[in-house]
This record gives sequence, C-alpha cells and structure tokens, in this order.
Amino acid sequence: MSKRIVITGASSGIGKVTAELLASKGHQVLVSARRADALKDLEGAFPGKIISFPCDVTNVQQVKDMAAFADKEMGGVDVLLNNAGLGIFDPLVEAKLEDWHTMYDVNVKGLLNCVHAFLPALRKSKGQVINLGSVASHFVFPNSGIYCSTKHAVLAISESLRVELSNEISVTTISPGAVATPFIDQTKNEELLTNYKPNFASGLDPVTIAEQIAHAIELSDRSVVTEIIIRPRK
Ligand code: NJP
Repeated sequence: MSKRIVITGASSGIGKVTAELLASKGHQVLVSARRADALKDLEGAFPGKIISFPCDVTNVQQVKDMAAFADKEMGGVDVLLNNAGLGIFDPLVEAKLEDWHTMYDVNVKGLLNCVHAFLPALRKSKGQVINLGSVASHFVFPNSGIYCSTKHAVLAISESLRVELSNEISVTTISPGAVATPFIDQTKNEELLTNYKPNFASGLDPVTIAEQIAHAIELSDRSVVTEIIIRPRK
C-alpha cells in the first residue's frame, strides 16, 4: 500500500537513496534538507512521486511550515523518517564547544522539532516514526563520544514514543555501523579524517539501509520493527 512519507536529511547519503527507493516502490515522498538544489533534482527525477520542502530541522518555524505543507500537499502523513544528522569527531580536549552544540541541535533537538510538529498527523493516520540511530546508540567510542551521546538520546526518544504511544503509532530505530556516505566529511580533524575515511568508504552501502527502512515500513500494518542493528561484514 502506498504511504505518505516525510524524509529529513534527504539531500545526501542515506536519506537521498531511501527517497529514491521508496519513490520507485510507488510511495509518496516529501524530501527535506537545507540544500534546495539537491532536493529539486530528486523531485525532477521522480515527478509526481517526490515533492520537496527545503527546511533546517533546527528552525522550529520551518519545521512547522513543513508539517503544514505535508498536510496540504499529501493530505496527511503516514511515516516520518528522522534521518537528518551529523557527527563531528574530535578528542574531547580538542573539540570545539560549537561542534558539540551543533550535533545536539540537529541530531536531538532537530529530531524533537520534527516529532512535535508531525505527531498530530501521525496519530491521525496511526502512522510510524523511524529514527536514524546508530551502533553509537548502544556503545561509546573514543573521539566521537558526544556524537554517541546524541544517538543514545535518539534511542531513548524512540523508546519514549513507543512506551507512551504504541496504541497509536509504531516506532522504529535504524541503527547502522559505518555507512559509505559523505557523513565523515563533517570531521575537520585531519588526523582522524585520514584514519577514519577508509573505514566509512568500505562501510555499508546506503542502499542496504534504505532496504531496511523500506522493510520496516512495509511490515508496519501488521507488526512493528522496533530496531534494526546492522553492521558491515569484516
Ligand atoms: O550522512 P550525509 P548520512 N537541517 O552527510 C542533513 C546516521 N548515521 O546519510 O541540510 C536539515 O550524507 C544534510 O542535508 P543539508 C547519521 O547520524 C550515519 O550518513 O542539505 N538537514 C544531509 O542530507 C544521520 O542521522 C552513519 O546539508 C540537515 C543529511 O543530513 C543519518 O545516518 C552511521 C541538517 C546528512 O547526510 C544520515 O547520515 C550511523 C539540518 N540542520 C548513523 N544538518 C554513517 N554514514 O556511517 C544536516 O550509525 N542535515
């Protein structure tokens, strides 16, 4: 059955290929991110299936406007995929405070802005929230501890939604290991970038993550996929 799906962070990486896969499966997809040009390209590639709404998830008013746009253009929302996020890796003692704030602003507060704005529509449709967690939702790694703490928060937010609202919506967390996307390019520490880049380049294909997301959506009328943890093979 065709679903009305909103994807944040759809200008690149996991969000982009997930939008492409879901649109090719016949779903209605609203793509959002800050880079409007990349969104327009997606819209052009899937006319009638993908619509776009440029939005910074840290801007509460823009997120509210996106929820109103989704309601007007799609007549409701069945799935909110909270995918927008970033990791800026550094040892704690070398890190910039503004980078810690940016990760919390996007990964946690941006996600909450979207949950808050879309919850009325999702409760109405008995829909689904899918949050992009990480293996970092379960473990803390050196040089990325603050990023890990944001992803622990994402998992806790998913659980919070599930325990209070499981009669009304379904909630899924997708928790990958390294995925081959531009994600690591947010790290400015040259030494870490050089060390980590090959690990991400040989990570999971983002299409594999998109397939897991599609699977969780397709099952959602009958059952709830609570979490998928997926790592690259060694
Ligand atoms: O990264 P990338 P991924 N407002 O850099 C958007 C998690 N994850 O696909 O605004 C709105 O290709 C940005 O768009 P733009 C990760 O934590 C990844 O790998 O135009 N959107 C872009 O579309 C994240 O939650 C790995 O710059 C904002 C997107 O976010 C999710 O997967 C492993 C924004 C980032 O695309 C997707 O990351 C893992 C804002 N303020 C979890 N700021 C991995 N790649 O290894 C950024 O466990 N975006």
